Amino acid sequence: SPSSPPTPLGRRPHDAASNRPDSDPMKIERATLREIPLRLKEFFEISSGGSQDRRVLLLTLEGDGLEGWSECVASADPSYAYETTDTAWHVLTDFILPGVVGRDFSGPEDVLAPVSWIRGHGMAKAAVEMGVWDMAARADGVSLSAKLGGTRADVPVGVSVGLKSDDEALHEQVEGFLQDGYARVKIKIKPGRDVEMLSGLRERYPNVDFMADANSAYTLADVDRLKELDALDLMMIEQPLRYDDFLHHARLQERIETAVCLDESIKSAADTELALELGSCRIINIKPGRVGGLAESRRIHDMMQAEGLAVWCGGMLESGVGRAHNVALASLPGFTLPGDISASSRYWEQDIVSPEFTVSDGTMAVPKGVGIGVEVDVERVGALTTRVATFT
Ligand code: OSB
Ligand code: MG
Repeated sequence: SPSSPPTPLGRRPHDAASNRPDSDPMKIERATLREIPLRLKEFFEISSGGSQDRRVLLLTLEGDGLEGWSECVASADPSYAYETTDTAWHVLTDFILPGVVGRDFSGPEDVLAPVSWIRGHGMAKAAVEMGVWDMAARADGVSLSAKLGGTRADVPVGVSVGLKSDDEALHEQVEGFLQDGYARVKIKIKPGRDVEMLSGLRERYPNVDFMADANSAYTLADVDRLKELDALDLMMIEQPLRYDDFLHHARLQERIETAVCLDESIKSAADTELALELGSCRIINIKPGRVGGLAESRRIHDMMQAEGLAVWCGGMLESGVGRAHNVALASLPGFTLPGDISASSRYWEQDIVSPEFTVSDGTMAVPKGVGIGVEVDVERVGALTTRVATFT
């Protein structure tokens, strides 16, 4: 059973929250990459694109009698990031997995060392790194949350609402999510669906924690428009400007009161350093897939915490496997703002893990079981699989 593997003899127990790599060597003896189609309950539209039919990549790692599960968060098309399901499949199967399977490494922090020559492709790399975190947590007999240094038993969660063509449809959906108890509501915006739309929501819900996400729909020339958001008491505006911009976000942050949060722009701890130096944002949305894994996520968390700045965990419409990793990450102490980590039922008719993730009173419980702490429905995953690649 994936949730209760035997602890191999000869492994010494050590501090579960340690930042140091494990001292006992690990090895991936077998890696299985699968693609499964999963249909969202409804089309999810953002300013840069949208999707309903997700092409989910699941990775299963096996070694030392242990298993590790992870999900690659690349989307089907390159509208959010340059990586896609197909580039991730290509880079994982042609370069990353052949480079790491069968080699000794000391833990999640150095499993990717043999493929450090590969430039970019952080989502593909993160899939391997995150699977190894699950393996390493299981090796220690602890939850992934504990292994990462998590301190919270449940995490505050919000919900991300896609673009809607009219306010009526938007209000109806927001009302439903508020009934579900989400701790904050993120509203996707774009030119033409911004200030008036958000004013309408603010009028109807004076006390709800709202934020906006533009997915790069604006330029610095829109500063006057964006400044109008200051009157709406938003928690933040996420990625208003270009996906790869730092300088103009800094200029914008100087001119508006609403906190700028970066998503697309931040792909590493080095990007975080640049953003902090320039003042490009006051908040970062950390998605482990986007930044190349959980170790890099934790480094960004630590850097922001040292500056007294908040982070939160974003989402990429993950299945329960990716969600489990996100919840574990969000249990770290600096993740003080509600994440885009919504209930399984917000996305899917049926998730591929049990128990499914649920929300109550604006929080989600962090799984306490060993590793990712949820059981993957391997039979259903097998039945859904459209392609598979195995490395030994
Ligand atoms: O910008 O945060 C984003 C989904 C896909 C791509 C980009 C984004 C999103 C979301 C949804 O906002 C977050 C989620 O519920 O997983
Ligand atoms: Mg975003």
